[in-house]
Amino acid sequence: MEKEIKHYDDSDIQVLEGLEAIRKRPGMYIGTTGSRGLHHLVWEIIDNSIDEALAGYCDDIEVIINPDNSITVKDDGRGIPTGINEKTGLSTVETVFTKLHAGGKFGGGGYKVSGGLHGVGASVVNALSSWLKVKIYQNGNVYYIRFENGGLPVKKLEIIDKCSLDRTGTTVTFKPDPKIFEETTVFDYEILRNRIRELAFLNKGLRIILCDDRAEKKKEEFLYHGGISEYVKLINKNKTPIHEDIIHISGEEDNIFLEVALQYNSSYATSLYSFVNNINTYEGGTHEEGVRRALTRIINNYARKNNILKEKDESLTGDDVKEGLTMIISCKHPNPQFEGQTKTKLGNQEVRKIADSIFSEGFERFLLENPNQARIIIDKCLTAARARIAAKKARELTRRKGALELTNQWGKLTDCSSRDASISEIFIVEGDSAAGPAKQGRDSKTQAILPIKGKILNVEKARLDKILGNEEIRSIITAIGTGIGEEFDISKLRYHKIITMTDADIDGAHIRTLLLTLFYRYFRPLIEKGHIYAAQPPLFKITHGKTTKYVLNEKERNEYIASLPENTKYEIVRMKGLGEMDSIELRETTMHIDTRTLVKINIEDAMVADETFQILMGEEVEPRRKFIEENALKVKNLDI
Ligand code: 1YM
Repeated sequence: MEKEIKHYDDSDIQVLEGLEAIRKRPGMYIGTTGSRGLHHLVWEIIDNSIDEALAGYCDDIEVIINPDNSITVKDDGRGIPTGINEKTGLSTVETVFTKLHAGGKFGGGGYKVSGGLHGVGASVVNALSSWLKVKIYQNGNVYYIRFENGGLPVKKLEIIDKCSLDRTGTTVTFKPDPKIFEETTVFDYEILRNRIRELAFLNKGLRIILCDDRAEKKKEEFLYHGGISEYVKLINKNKTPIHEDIIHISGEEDNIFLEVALQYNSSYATSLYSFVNNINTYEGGTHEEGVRRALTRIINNYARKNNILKEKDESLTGDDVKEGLTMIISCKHPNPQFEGQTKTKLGNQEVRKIADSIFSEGFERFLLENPNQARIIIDKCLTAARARIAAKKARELTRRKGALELTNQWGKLTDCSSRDASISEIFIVEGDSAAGPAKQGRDSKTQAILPIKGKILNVEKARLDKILGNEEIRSIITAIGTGIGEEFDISKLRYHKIITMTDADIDGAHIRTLLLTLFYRYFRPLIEKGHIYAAQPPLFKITHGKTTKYVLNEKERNEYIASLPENTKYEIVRMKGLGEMDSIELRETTMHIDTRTLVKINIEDAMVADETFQILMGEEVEPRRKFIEENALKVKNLDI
């Protein structure tokens, strides 16, 4: 039974101070207090369940979005320890939810591999919630504790019920505090779904159920016995694999685990994602470098040994072997060091060699045991090498032509007068009808306008030489200034904001997706560094009397109408295109720095976008048609 503990002793005061620190500076713990930070709370709680799964005690996790936008996470692990913690004099449960740095210290043994806030996650979530309750099933008892007002325990941990002896687990329900999350406290099903699905892929055999109990009820189960191989299968679903097997390689050395799944498809794009302890390493790092180095070396060795690559032929490059490659790399490391601008690059030097040796051994064996598939892969790489050499020639041509064509080129581009890239913006505008008002409505000092004709070439379906041959794309490349591929040089970027401005309809969304595909495939650092934006033209025009009001979406429309005096007569028009606005309207609603809304395109959404791109842009028509039908209303926010 619980030891009676007097209230408000030193440790209680410490608790208050700890939680208060989190509430004062939430950004330090969860990054932002916007939608991202809100969802981060869920990741922190799920992380504890995932750790329990990685420790081998939990197979089932359930995440429920409750009707009041509180979240419940349940697992069937051992349950958080319910005894008294010696150091704090509090129950371990209370300690975990109220103390910073309670993680490893109290857990004893084992290491956290799931990332996150290294064990302080639970207390951070508690501090940022209006209320949070924990139920633990252990020793045939149901233990319960509830916290309110940013993490203060209402009562000590108590037994509220009995349960069967073999039932164990932890259930946490929390309601994010609207005083902290001022922007929104509404959870987005798709955001939760994507990460939960990813976690299920990365942890094979773990079942995660996601349930939306709000108005539009939904329930999905994610369980992948094939782990990351099934992830590769999903990514290649709308592509055409060129060989039969999804190649799966795994191994362990010095307590570092590496798992790789890959398959080549007939496209030219690479989909390579790497993870360390379930965290997406967007910026790559030593695990990725080791695998890539081994991939190139083993393919070259095999091709030479089998005389497919002759003595005089130059070796295949890293770029040649990644064309049409879908690959997932998952590394589990007891002590990862994250580097890079967004701390998503693995820095541990020892991992490079380990990843290289595990991958090369497994991959070489696959090639030897599967000569037919090996041949298909090598041929694909050889074709890529030939195309690379052709593209180099084409690029040289573009460069030379570029110089000659400058006058034509810049004839189309209406440039801004400033040469300071940090304040310069370029609007890539669909169609000539919108380009006119955009040119008149712009701030000519800082805003450049580049009109493009309707739909640009789909880069998903074309190879680099063809892409470079396309006039619209060349004008975009030239205007941006950085060059692409091997020659990409961000210091030559001419505008720090590159803004797509397309109609608020399906066609507009399609064109924006084409543009984003181009950026994603060939200018990825521009997305990573936050230079790509989408303008948000208004969707509705409301007129009443002599007043005209433009609004961005249904919500704003409804709010505006509700704010009008009773019996006001008004008219609502759904805006079809940018061309419907005159230059003043376009400036006010979409372009002017003080009154517009821009959405920054985020690389973390790129994986979702990658899938979307493939559906929208890939070879097959049927999934595309279905997708557009299903998402006709949502399409506006699909790729952002
Ligand atoms: C819905 C959230 O928190 N599950 C969970 C948490 C813990 C354990 C099991 C656990 C861990 C250990 C030993 C250990 C945690 N325990 C602690 C601490 N689900 C959820 N399931 N026994 C149980 O790490 O050794 C922190 S989290 F510190 F108390 F051990």
